[in-house]
Amino acid sequence: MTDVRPRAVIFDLDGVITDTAEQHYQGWQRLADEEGLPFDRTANEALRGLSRRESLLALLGDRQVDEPTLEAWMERKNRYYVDSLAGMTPDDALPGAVDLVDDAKRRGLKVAIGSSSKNAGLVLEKLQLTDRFDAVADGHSVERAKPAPDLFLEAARRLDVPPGQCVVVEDATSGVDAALAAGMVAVGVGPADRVGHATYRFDTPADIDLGVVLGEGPA
Ligand code: B16
Ligand code: MG
Repeated sequence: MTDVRPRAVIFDLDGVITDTAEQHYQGWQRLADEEGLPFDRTANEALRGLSRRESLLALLGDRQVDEPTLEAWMERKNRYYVDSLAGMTPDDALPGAVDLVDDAKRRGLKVAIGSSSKNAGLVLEKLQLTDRFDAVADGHSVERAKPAPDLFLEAARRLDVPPGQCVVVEDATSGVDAALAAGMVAVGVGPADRVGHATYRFDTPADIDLGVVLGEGPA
């Protein structure tokens, strides 16, 4: 718990509100297979939360490609990803995720999305959750992606809440790093080897107890 009561919760999108982490993985795997690049689920874990460009650079490792090729490959992976969202419905929210957002609101907290994705608006529309949030900061909002603190600082600015009074819910190592760098309370979702450095850690969104994070009882 912080000294000052938090006034806002900033939710990561992919891996917290919905499991598009799997669709991102499928898109990268298809591109990697087509281009003969070594890649698998384990390598994909390191890409969680990274921007599209940083993800491709990490996937490439030592392999050098020119800028037009980079752009073309990012565009192709994005096409695969966006196509895979076609059948997405509100049922694709992760169990407990929407209840968690509503619990935060019941407790009088503002709520925002802080996602590295340039497709966050589209995903929120598909989930019919756009209107539930007071602000959205996404891959279009800042230059420096997670693990830089910029995205979460921008979400806090849009909410008009000081960073020190924001809680971030994140599934990625880079996202927890970004939240801590922003001076925020970090709630990690997932295994300890991925988000164990967060202020609090829960296995899934459904396990998150905001009462524990805020040092309060049920709303
Ligand atoms: P896009 P998050 C991140 O979203 C994903 O975790 C990451 O896998 C993806 O590369 C990144 O968005 C960029 O997404 O290609 O759609 O712009 O977890 O920050 O909500
Ligand atoms: Mg995520």
